[in-house]
Amino acid sequence: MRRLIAAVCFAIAFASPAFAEDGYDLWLRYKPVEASYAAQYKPQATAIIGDDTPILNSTKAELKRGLDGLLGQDTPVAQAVTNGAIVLQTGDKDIAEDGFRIEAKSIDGHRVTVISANTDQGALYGAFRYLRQIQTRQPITTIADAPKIRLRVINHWDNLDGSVERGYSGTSIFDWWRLPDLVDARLTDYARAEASIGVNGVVLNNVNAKADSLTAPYLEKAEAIAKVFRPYGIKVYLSARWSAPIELSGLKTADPLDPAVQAWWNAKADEIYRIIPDFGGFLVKANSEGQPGPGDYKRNHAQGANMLAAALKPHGGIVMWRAFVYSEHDANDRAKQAYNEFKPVEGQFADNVLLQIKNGAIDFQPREPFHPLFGAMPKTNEMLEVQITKEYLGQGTHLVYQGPLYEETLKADTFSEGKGSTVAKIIDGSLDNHTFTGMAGVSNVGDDRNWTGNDFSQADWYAFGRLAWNPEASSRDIASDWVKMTFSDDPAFVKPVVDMMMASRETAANYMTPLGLAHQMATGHHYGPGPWVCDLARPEWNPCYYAKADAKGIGFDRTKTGSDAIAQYTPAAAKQWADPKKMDERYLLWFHHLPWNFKVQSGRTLWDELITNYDMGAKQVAAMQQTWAAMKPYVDPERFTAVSANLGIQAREAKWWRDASISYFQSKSGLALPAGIAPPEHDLDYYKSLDFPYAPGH
Ligand code: GCW
Repeated sequence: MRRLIAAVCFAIAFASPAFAEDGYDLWLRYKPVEASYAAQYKPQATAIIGDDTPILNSTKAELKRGLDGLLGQDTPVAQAVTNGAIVLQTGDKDIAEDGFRIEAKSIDGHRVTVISANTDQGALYGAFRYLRQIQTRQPITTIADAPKIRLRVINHWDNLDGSVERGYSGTSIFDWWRLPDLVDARLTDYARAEASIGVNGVVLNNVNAKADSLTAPYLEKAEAIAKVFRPYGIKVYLSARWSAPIELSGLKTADPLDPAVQAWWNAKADEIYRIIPDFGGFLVKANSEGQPGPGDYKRNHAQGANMLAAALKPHGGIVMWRAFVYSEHDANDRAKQAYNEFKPVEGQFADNVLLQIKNGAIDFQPREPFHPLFGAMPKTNEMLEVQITKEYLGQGTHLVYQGPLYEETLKADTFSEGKGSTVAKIIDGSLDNHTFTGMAGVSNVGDDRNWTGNDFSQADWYAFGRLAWNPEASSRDIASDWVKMTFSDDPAFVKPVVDMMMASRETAANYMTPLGLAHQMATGHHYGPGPWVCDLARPEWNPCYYAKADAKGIGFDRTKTGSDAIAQYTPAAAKQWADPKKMDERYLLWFHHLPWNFKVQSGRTLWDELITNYDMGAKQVAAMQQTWAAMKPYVDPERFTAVSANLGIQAREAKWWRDASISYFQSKSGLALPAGIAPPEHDLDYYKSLDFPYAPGH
């Protein structure tokens, strides 16, 4: 009998809760706070009061959901003000667009907390901020905040067939086939998540766009999504295919100076706004990677962008024109193309156009110097594009927190108006007096239960939103908030996990592309190493083009003895990378081709340093596994196991990267490995023979 009782007790104690932690709730879990905290917050959260508008209704619902969960109470949504109520007040003209102010006030003799804002949307953001204070166990004091960037936009590279380009977390959350009839409830949770981090725009379809998105049936589908997003202050945008007038209506040309083409886009804009009255505008990838564009008619990017901008303008719409132009007909250093095409049209873009520029000049590599267009076009509205999905950073499995990567770009000094001309100050408009500002992130969301595949990839999404709201924010603080809200606020968990996250991007750069190497990934899917690939038709399709390793040395000379891409930066910015002996060596081989026996700052030869970095990267992942293993007591078993499994994959792949890269570069240098470095497990032919026809996201 005693045994039976013991067994029953055991079963009860270890039974899993009705709803396991599956990551679906993201950072909005609203799990009960400790009793001592609840006692502090409860007197300030006795009721929720606010007007009856679509956005304020979602605001009240979110506050209720949050407070009910966090404080273990049934919070009334009330009409009359009582002590301890939270009151939403809008129409305060002194508060900036989308901003808010949380403060203690007295209304009719009642002590209340007022969340004031000018717009309903500001109140919504204030409510999420109020909840964050509780989620992170901070006091509810006076807090005033407003976004520094106006358009905070997520780009989905989602295709109409449900696949997601560079997506590693399942298929698209947009079920285009069954829309508009079937609107997945999940889209509401998606909108809540985006609003909670301040995102106010979502581009629904891939920049490698199909014209079909612009047809009436697909516009109806987009409107069904817009209906869900609207109460969360989110506008929908579409990627527009340049040649749509030809493909949809049989026009002979898509020349932006042709009146028939202009009339087509004007009529299309009218149609779109009839269906989606608050449509945001277009995102355009033109004349890049085979996409059509104004260049097909010998027109420049400004002529192209301005035609679309003119069509949208009467409706208040905008154009985000991408600077990622990668033409297979340009023999120049690929890193120079965008600057060469855009700098000459500075000052020619319409005022409702933003130029959307990737963080670096090539393509979302583990590390790139900031894009030379930042600061080079002060008369143009420049916005930043980062990748949240991790095409080149371990895709769906590696734990690589990108907050520090985004922060590094934002804090980079372009010196365009002298010292302190950071990318953050360019994109928030403060440097060159722009009010029309933006930041875009390429989504990592799919229909996986936890949205992002890897639980830790949720942090990249979260960090994107927080940095688009405030580009001066610290990625460490953001990680810390995220960890507390997503897992646990126990300091014994928060500190080691945040430290691990903060180091993770450097770790990935070490095992994939140390010392400023870039684009060493396998062809097409970009999964795993492929430094040996050298036989593709265009030189810059090949990893060997970027590393330029031979018997004598390694690196891409972008100084004046080479492509001189460095001259696209201001002299003050360029200076920091000019001398390979003194520069930040994390950019060394991006700018310089150097002999293997070049002495680096550690005193080692370049060869030894390179190999040491690869080796260190792989070891660092093993250390991450140990850190995580010690976190078991603080994490639910589901997510603990999933993260452990992903770290296992990452450790194996980091070693693969290390071994394959060492093997390849050794085949070029012919040098012996430094003392204490274990030789690769297999020979080079083995690594070359690996083939992954089903790697995701391609
Ligand atoms: O990173 C590269 C990707 C392409 C992508 C392109 C772009 C959407 O490999 O998949 O296409 O950039 O940014 O347009």
